[in-house]
Amino acid sequence: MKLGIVGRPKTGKTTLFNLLTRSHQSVDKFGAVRETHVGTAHVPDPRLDRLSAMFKPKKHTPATVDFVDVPGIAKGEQEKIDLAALKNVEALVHVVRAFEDADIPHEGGLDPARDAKALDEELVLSDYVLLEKRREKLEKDRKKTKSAELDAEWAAIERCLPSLESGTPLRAAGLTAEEEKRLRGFTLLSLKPLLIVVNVSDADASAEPVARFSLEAFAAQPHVAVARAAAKIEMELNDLPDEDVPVFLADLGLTERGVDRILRASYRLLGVQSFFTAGEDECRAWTVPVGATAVECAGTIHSDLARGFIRAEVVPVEELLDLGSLAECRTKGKLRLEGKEYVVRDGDVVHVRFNV
Ligand SMILES: Nc1nc2c(ncn2[C@@H]2O[C@H](COP(=O)(O)OP(=O)(O)O)[C@@H](O)[C@H]2O)c(=O)[nH]1
Ligand SMILES: [Mg+2]
Repeated sequence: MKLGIVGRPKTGKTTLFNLLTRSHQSVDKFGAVRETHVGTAHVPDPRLDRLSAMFKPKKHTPATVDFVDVPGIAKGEQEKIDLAALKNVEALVHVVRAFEDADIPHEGGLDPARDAKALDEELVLSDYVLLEKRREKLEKDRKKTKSAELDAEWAAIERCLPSLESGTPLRAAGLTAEEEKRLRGFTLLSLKPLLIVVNVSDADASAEPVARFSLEAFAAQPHVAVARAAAKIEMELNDLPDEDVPVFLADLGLTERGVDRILRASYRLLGVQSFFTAGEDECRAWTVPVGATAVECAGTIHSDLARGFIRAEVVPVEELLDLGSLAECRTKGKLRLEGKEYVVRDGDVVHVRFNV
């Protein structure tokens, strides 16, 4: 899973990137750094930690989410967006400034709702320009060649353009799966699910962001979620010894780290969940779409496991942790045998029996 961090310059994008990926990229007051950063966040999951404490495996492998931090998008500079870096991201994280700092001016004063809307308009414009160019090219090609492929692409683009012209992001345009498939090759930013992260002052670290910053109109949109971070101070937690973390968090009125909050919101936005594999060799968390079947989950582990799938042995992680071992689960009849079509639940521990 890969997410792209976008937003105006000096809103704290790189700070958030550092917070999430435990990186140390330089941040600056003048927005002079125009680099693209790529990094990986480990998805915190206490259930996996407890599995590893039980199995003492050789390898402990949390789920990961990749983040790309692209240079800020200044007002009216949508054509400078690093589309190549955002090509394969599954969602955008839009960092919106809400923190006070007299040394870092912010045009027009702090107004997260206004800023969220303005950037969204630029994503829409970026898509419009891209698809309009493609439409012109297709128009010529279709005169030369008759092809069902080209016709289908044309139809999908014709569906998008009026929506974009009226300022509606493609994520809210109600495209069919077939239309989305036709558009998959293009980096359409307004089609990607959007997580708005309001970067707040320390005093607002625990504030509920939608009401506090009047983001109701966004929170109500399809494929949009809102979360908050006090990115700068929360980033400092990365360099603190574990035992000092709870006190630091409590001072901010928080009970969990920013990375937990942002990743949970991302999982919900993208409709994904975790299942586990556990044993003496490795305890590992895997990310799959909600609704994935046992054989699909087997396929994310290895294609051989899907190909030769016989059965999955499944137990919810909490039951395994309560009973203390797989053998005990088996004795108590808690280890279920499931077939290919079993819909895996969040937190299932899955062992695939296969034969290739
Ligand atoms: N007070 C405060 N300052 C922040 C916060 N996040 C970022 N900054 C500062 O804002 C400036 C720009 O941050 P940076 O992460 O480089 O922003 P970017 O241009 O969006 O990548 C730096 O001086 C940061 O230290 C925050 O949550 N609170
Ligand atoms: Mg930056």
